[in-house]
Amino acid sequence: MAIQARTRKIYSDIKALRVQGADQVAAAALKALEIEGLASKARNREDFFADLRAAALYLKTVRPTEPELRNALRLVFASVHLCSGDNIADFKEALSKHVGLYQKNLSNVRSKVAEYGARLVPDGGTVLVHCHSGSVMSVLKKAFEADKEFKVFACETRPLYQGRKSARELSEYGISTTLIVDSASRIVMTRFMRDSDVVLVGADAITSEGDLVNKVGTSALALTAFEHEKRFYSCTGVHKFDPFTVWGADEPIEERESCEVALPRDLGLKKFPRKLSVFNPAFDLTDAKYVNAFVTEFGVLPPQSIVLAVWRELGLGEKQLI
Ligand code: RUB
Repeated sequence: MAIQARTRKIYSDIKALRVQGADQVAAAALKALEIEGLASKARNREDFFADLRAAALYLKTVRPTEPELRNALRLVFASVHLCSGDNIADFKEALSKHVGLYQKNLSNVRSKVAEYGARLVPDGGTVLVHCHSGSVMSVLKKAFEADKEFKVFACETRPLYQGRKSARELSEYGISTTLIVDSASRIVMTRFMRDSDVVLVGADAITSEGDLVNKVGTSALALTAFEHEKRFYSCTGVHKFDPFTVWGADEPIEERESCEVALPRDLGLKKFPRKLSVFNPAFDLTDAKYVNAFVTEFGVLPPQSIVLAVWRELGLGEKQLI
């Protein structure tokens, strides 16, 4: 089945980070899965699920380091597949229903994470954030609504400056925010942060060992926080957990185009010399020992207990994965 123009647009918006943040990426991809399913011309069960599967496999490639994207596609596909019979209209109705349910659940998870995370925001203190995580934004907004007074330092987050989006969103909300270059985070911790202050980041992936994968620069921030004895939290629903890591798979780290870092003209050149290359990883891995806890919908959990929380919730087995 040919991919619909609206789906291609969603795909390119995600690829270009016009849609960013793991939750938004998953939600947009599910919308695209729905578009594809509803547009299917299949006349029997087998062809309908072949179309839906092809769409899911296409969409999961858009950002390699997003288990939530893969989990969401897998969950909705599996839920629709449970429908018995051969009535295509029923499958389409179930598809829209399960996409809607996923979105609703996402928003419930967000508000739980916001509620628990807001309690960790130090009244009268300082919070350091990195990149743009919708989960972290909702934690800080919730703390602000609870009349906590605090200041935020936002790392600009090179190369694509998602930290500017955070700085703008928070300051427009009324939260006192200072934008810094990424390399200023250490001096900020030394000079402006007290023992009770915290670093809050989001999550793109959580591995079975409790390691955190998030925007590149997160691991350096975690080490600096460790050095300065600041608590370091990742705010996230457990749907960022990558089940494949249980069976030994590495979480892939997306590498993006060199032009995001620099164009030849930024270096006063027409083209890069043969001996000059650019490395542009979108994410990095923070060892569990530097993460105080994950702030999840089930509460503030130490990294080692995430896998148990997920297993209890989803009851996953290897055979169920696509
Ligand atoms: C965004 C990023 C965010 C997580 C979590 O990276 O690293 O911290 O995705 O976001 P990018 P959320 O800009 O490359 O997508 O809490 O919104 O799911």
